[in-house]
This record gives sequence, C-alpha cells and structure tokens, in this order.
Amino acid sequence: MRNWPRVVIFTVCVLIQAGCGGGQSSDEIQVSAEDQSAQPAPYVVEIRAVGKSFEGPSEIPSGWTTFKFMNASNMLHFAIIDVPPEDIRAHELSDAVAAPFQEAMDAMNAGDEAVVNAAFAKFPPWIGELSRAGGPGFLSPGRMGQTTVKLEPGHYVMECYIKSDGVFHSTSPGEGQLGMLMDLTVTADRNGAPEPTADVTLEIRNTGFELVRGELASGTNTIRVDFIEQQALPSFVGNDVHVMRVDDEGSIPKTSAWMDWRTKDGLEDPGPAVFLGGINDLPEGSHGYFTVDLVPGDYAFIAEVPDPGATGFVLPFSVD
Ligand SMILES: [Cu+2]
Repeated sequence: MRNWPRVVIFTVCVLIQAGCGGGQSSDEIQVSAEDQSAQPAPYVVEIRAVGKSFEGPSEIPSGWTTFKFMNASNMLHFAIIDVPPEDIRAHELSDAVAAPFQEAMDAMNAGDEAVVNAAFAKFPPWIGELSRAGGPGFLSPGRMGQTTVKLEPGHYVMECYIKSDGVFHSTSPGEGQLGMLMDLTVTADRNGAPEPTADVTLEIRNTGFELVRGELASGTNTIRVDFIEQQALPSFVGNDVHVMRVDDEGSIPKTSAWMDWRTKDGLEDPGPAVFLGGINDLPEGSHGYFTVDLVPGDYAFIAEVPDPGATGFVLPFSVD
C-alpha cells in the first residue's frame, strides 16, 4: 500500500500521455475515467511480533490507519496502543509502569498483599492520564490480524502484556532494554486513507456486547466496533473485543477464567483458545474496525476483563 502514490503518479502520466498522443479509442478513455474515480487505498502499517519484541515503523502519518499485525513468534501477542502524557516515551513507561506491574504480579503470586500495595504505590502521578487508542487484539502464533483506528498526531506506545512464565511481555528483559513496548510517533501529515466499510457492527457497553447490524459469514469479515461506553475497571483494564475459536464446550469457561491478568494463570501464554484478532480499548464514543477470516465453525467475541462470561463480555457465534 505504500506504493500507492507511485500508482497515482503513474496513472496521471498515462493520462497526460494519452491526452498528448491523441487518437486514443473511446475504450481507453473509459478505462482512464475509471482509474480516476478509484477509491483511495487504506494506509497499511505492518507490525511484526518477533519473539517478545515488536518490529515496525517509528513514525507514520495521521488518519485512518490499518495495522497489519503479523505474529511471527511462537507466542500469543496483542498490540494495544497506549496514549501516554506528552513527554513520556516507552523507556519511561517501562520503568515507571511496567516494572511496578511486574512487582505487583510477583507479589500476587506469592500472596503478599503488602508488597502488592507497595508496588502499586510506585505508579507515577501521570498514570491517571494514560489512555488507549485501540490496536490489534489477541492473535495466536503464525496468524495475521488487521485492525483499523483513526490516529491523531501525537506520541503513542504499542504494548503487549501477555505473560510467559509469569513475566509480562511488557516487562524489561534487562537493564535499559525494552520488552514489548514500542514508541510510535504520528505526524501531522495526513495519510489520506478512507474510513473502512464494515460487514457487521458490534456495539460495546459496560454491560457487554451486542451485534446490531449485518451477519458474520465464512470468509473475510470487517467488523465495526462502536465503543458506546468505556470503563476503568479496578484491575486497570477496560472494554475491548477479541475473537476466539470455540473448539469444545470447555473453551469459553476456560478462556473466561484466563482473562484476569491478576491470577497466576491469567493471560499466560499460550492461553486456552486460538485467537484471531480484535481491537483493544478505544475511548467512549469512538469506533474502530478489525477484519477476521473465518472458516465454518464456532467462535466467540470475548473481552479482556475479569470473568467476561459472567459480565456480558462473551458473545458466541457460528458461521456456516
Ligand atoms: Cu506479547
């Protein structure tokens, strides 16, 4: 998709040549007219998860941005887009937020509540200003996910906090090193991409999911997700949506129990289900899109909130 401007330039050159050459057939003119009216292409940014690292561009233009998330690792990952206060970069998020989260997690596993509270007390004053701008949802190894959000100019950090052996992927693996945290600057240049069109619309409220328009089918589905409501739960998470495969009757209860990061097995790789992507938290009143390829079978929309099955945040569906 990055070659799109070249295609436009090429088309314009062809039109100029056709105009200068004269004598072209009406068929050729017809083809040129179709080219001119072609829809602008989406702006695609490729992000790769390799081992416990992200690879991708450090700077992109603003506007509707389609993240093509390639999970080239043997672990489950996602890529939530954090919106930190203006001067905060990934290294500061790593030291000031990811490190205390890991201390708290270790203390939770050890059952030491005093140390848990001491770890949370280390959060910086600006933690309350952290917000989220979506990003690709849970994606099993070897898969590709596609998630589109409208990004305004500013500074963002992509993050994955799945755990391996009790350690969040966002936790620094060593002094001065970043875990799965990646700076992303969005410039004032506009990418010119159109808003996607959707096959179905899913609404999210604090009471759960509702499919309000369209029908999921086998093949490629683009899902518009309207965040009618957003919430800040005590576990520091909010509303989002991911697609899981339902392989047997244990899939949903097991995955629902696994969705609370505060438990020892919570969000621990590989997880109890195959995940096909989704979209992370967006602010209340905004919307984004994600695309999933479905083969006939059973699936569910599920949120990364504590006990989603009991709170309306599991919506099973099947495609023929
Ligand atoms: Cu990860």
